[in-house]
Amino acid sequence: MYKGKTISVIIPCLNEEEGIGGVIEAIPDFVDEVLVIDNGSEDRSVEIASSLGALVVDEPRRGYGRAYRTGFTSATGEIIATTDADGTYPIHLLASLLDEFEERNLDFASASRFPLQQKDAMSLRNLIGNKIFTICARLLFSTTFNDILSGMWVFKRELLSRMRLESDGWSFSQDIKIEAFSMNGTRCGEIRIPYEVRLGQVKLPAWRAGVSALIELFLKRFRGRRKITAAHDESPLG
Ligand SMILES: Nc1nc2c(ncn2[C@@H]2O[C@H](COP(=O)(O)OP(=O)(O)OP(=O)(O)O)[C@@H](O)[C@H]2O)c(=O)[nH]1
Ligand SMILES: [Mg+2]
Repeated sequence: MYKGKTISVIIPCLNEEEGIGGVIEAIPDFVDEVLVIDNGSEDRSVEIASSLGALVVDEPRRGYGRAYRTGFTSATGEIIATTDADGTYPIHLLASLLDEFEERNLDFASASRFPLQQKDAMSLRNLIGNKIFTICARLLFSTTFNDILSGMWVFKRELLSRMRLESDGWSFSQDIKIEAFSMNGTRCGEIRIPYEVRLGQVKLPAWRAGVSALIELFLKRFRGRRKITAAHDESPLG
């Protein structure tokens, strides 16, 4: 519990034995539950996560978005925080993120990696891809996020009942931000974070995932989701 609110941390995980242990160990003690959503990892990820006290949820249906959707139905905290299992996001700074989240009276915060503090933490290809997605989201949905593909979010669990989260794949990351931003009366913001070099090998099929997520972004727009009204602001952390 942090400042009277229960906190769940959700981690999607697929073959991250090099990173998952350190990520769980870095989670502050005030966190009430740690859920690792696994899609049939073939390495020691599950064993490591369980041994460190995380609740491992086995989701046989594959996909980054699928893992989150399952995780969200299992989470009980009033506030949900997310992070990757590869050691890239600063989950050890969760208290600062929650402080800023509360001070700015936000309902949904996305952690922005830009400008990158550690230049080699993101490949040039991913950096360019991210900029393309961020610009397209601005043009299509009028969002003001600087990092539309960030995988670290802090938000009130009560928002989930009003979000239309249908993606099972990589477009989930952009979808959740667009949904939060498009909800009437929801305060969205970005909190600047440092981003580290990933532990373990890159597994993301970047071109395939990128093209299909970009198509999804356009389809989402033309299926009719529009910006309603939401406040958005940004301030740096760390
Ligand atoms: N459960 C589950 N987790 C996944 C799946 N795909 C990716 N993940 C996890 O989602 C998180 C983000 O995936 P990454 O492969 O790191 O994606 P990325 O950060 O864009 O790419 P990198 O630059 O390689 O780090 C990691 O914790 C992965 O283990 C999946 O299909 N199922
Ligand atoms: Mg990663």
